[in-house]
Amino acid sequence: MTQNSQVTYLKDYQVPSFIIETTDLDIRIGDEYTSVVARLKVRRNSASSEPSSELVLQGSKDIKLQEVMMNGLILDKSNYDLEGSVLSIHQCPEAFELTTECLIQPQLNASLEGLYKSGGMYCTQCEAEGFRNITYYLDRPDALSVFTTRISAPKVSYPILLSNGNPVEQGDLDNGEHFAVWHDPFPKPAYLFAMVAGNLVRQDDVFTTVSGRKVDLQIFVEAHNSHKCDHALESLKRSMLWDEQVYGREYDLDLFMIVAVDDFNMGAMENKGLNIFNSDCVLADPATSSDAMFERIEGIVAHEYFHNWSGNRVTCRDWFQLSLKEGFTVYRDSQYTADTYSAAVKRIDDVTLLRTHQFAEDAGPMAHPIRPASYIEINNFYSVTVYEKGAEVVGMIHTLLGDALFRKGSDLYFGRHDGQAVTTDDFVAAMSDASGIDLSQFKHWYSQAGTPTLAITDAYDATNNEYRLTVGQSTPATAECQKKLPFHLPLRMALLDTNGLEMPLTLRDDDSVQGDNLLLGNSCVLNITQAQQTFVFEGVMEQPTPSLLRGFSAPVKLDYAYTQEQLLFLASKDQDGFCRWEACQRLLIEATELAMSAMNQSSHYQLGDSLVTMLRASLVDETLDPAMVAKLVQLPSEAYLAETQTTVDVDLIHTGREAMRLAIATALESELLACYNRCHDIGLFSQTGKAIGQRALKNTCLSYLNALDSVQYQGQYQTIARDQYALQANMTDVGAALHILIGQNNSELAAPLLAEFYQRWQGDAQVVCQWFAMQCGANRPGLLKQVQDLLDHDAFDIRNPNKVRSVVGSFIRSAINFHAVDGSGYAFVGDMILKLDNFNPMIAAGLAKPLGRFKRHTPQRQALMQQQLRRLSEAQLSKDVFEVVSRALDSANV
Ligand code: 0A1
Ligand code: ZN
Repeated sequence: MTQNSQVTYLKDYQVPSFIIETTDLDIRIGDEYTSVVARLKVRRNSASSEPSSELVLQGSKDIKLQEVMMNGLILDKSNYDLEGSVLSIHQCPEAFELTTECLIQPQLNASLEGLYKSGGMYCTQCEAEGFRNITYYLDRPDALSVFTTRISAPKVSYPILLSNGNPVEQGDLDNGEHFAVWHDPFPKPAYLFAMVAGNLVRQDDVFTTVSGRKVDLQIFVEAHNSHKCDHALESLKRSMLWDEQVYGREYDLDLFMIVAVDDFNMGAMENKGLNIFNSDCVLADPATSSDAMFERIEGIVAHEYFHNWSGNRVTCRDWFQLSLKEGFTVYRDSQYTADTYSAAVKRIDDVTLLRTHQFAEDAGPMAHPIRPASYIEINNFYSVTVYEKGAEVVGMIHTLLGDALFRKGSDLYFGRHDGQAVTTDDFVAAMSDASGIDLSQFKHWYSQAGTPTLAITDAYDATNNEYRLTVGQSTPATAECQKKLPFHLPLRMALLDTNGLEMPLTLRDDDSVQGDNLLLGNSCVLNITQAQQTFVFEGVMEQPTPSLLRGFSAPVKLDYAYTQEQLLFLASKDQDGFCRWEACQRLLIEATELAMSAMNQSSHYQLGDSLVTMLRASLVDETLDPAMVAKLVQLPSEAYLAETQTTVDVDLIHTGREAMRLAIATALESELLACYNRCHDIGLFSQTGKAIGQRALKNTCLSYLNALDSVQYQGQYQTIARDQYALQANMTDVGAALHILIGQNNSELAAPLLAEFYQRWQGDAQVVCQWFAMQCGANRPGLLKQVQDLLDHDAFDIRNPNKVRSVVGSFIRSAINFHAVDGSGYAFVGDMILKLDNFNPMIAAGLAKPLGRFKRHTPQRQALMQQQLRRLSEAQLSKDVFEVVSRALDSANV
């Protein structure tokens, strides 16, 4: 496996030798070929450390170069070289105009990078390096240029022609063609270029900015989706207002467009003024989309909009800096959701995602710092680490600086670097300069991978009324760094008295305490900077219960030996919503571990009374936010449970968790039923926070109750689920009922329901994907055959990433099936990777990542996973899959 292994290193970064001041594109869409004429105004870059007269442009092997002109004269072949995908122009003067004419075939492009055809429309995806599939260019994020784009196409098939910026001109041509010219006044890198040509309908709105400018908001979709745009438009307006109010960021063009596209590798893309969205991440209505999808769409619309400043106005110098825009923008969209809905619930969701998926990445062969030091294929680093851990790192800066200085820092960052392509160091420098806080040690978060563990011990001295907290940190070795330097991190904490009230805190000024420890009334943020530190609190009048890592103030594993009593106390008394939930989770995990060992010894599992009392208290308390109650009583997922185990036995986790579900349902049947009935609102559909929370809670209760049906009951709760399904009130309730019913390992029950559901929704691609996902991700053994059969279903299309994700992605998430001990799940995924890699390497590589994480599985499974990886390594692979597979195989030898 030696192919495709060229590595790009951060340390090799050099400023570009040339600057492209303006880029004029003339794109003519034709049936067989699309012609792309690029007229570039180029000059040498005086800031280049390696001045050169050779202009090196990136392209792709699929481009047919027709002609190269300099200053209007056709260049002879001796003046340039075309080697593989690289076009080098020799002996360039100081300043010149370069024109290339190329032919491409977007209709054959199934990688969905560059210009491609999705259904009947042409669209683009240029991040990270897709622009080079359109024409030869300086395809790097620090090459900023002012773009003017002319598009022409047959008018009947492609009445809508869009690109970045503002429309300048449009008109009809001969032969039924028409054209449109767009100009974007903001210099941008090629990755933010976009164009669309299609037959789309438009939904309009307007937003008046804080300075009184009117911005037209337009969403373009296929006609049959026109009723699904309202939520995205409302979300967009809320986001625009929020960014003005919270970050002082105003929108800068007169037009903001969103286009929905069915075939898309990711969620959405922030192209300047012309965001392109995966249909599934923008279109919603209550009949076809669950509450969770509504929330996700709002978050993604906000995310892409926020990129206009964090990403577009200030962009990345190179792709190692990806977290500069992604970490910051995820942080901003999380803040937006927290401010708009429930902050505690949003924090719980974010932490769950981070601990389930990012911690797993950090512990596996693809572990990388949020600013990686090298890559083979940058697409592999659009990762939970760069995005979610990156957001946590920005959040820690916010916690260390406090609200006012953080805002001062972000103002300085945007002001200082507007129109530039910069680094994460520049971001940290702005935060540090604005606040006067030294963040030099903090920067280790950007260069060191791995999840630190905070080991905390404490001692109370009743004679001197002193409480000592000793905090140690350690981080496991990862491939890029064996010995980690200590991180600087904020530990938010409080001390609770016997009534659960926060005690006033006085920290003794001790030599071992470095930096400023922010005392915020009765809760404080400790600056953790050393491998081991002790903090002494004075005037502590009674033995306190520590409430540690409040709000999950740092992306670490907390190791503090809480007793069961302490956890029960925190679960009922802590005013920090996150810590309260965390205490419940710890208790549920401990109980599930007991259930797992009971199952392992084929003995009966008995749920402890105190846990029952705790869960009951949440279920019956009508004053609590129902969304929060749903979180409090939900069992940790199998994936998160796996994350907490030293050796992962997926079957035992599954049976142990199922035993817990049954035990909880048995002990709390009447409370669960009462709670279900209380929350089951059959009145008018509403999308208030309360109504959404009630649906979440009632469906959690229904899922528990249905665990009872498999044993002593005669389908009583199944009937409730069937009735809820039959009511067809909204997709949240319908989907939850169906999920519960098809999870019951009873094909006589599931088959007619699934057939009915498909019959009803076969015309809606989004719902069909949900239908695939429900079946392929069902949490019961023996799914593979059904999943393989679904690959032959008329509605399945291997070229559509959403369909692949709902079938193969869902199957991988069903751990007992993916990890079937006969290796059939691994072999199936291996087959799919090889098929997909022929045309869509990015999607193929995404599926290969879970195969690489074999380390903590049972020895038999490890061997089977490695066997698949070796099989893959013997094939001719894309560099995307090659990187994932080779890193995984290398990790087997460590
Ligand atoms: N910048 C986008 C994510 C994105 C990245 C790559 C893509 O295609 C290869 C598409 C989208 C975001 O963060 O939303
Ligand atoms: Zn993003």
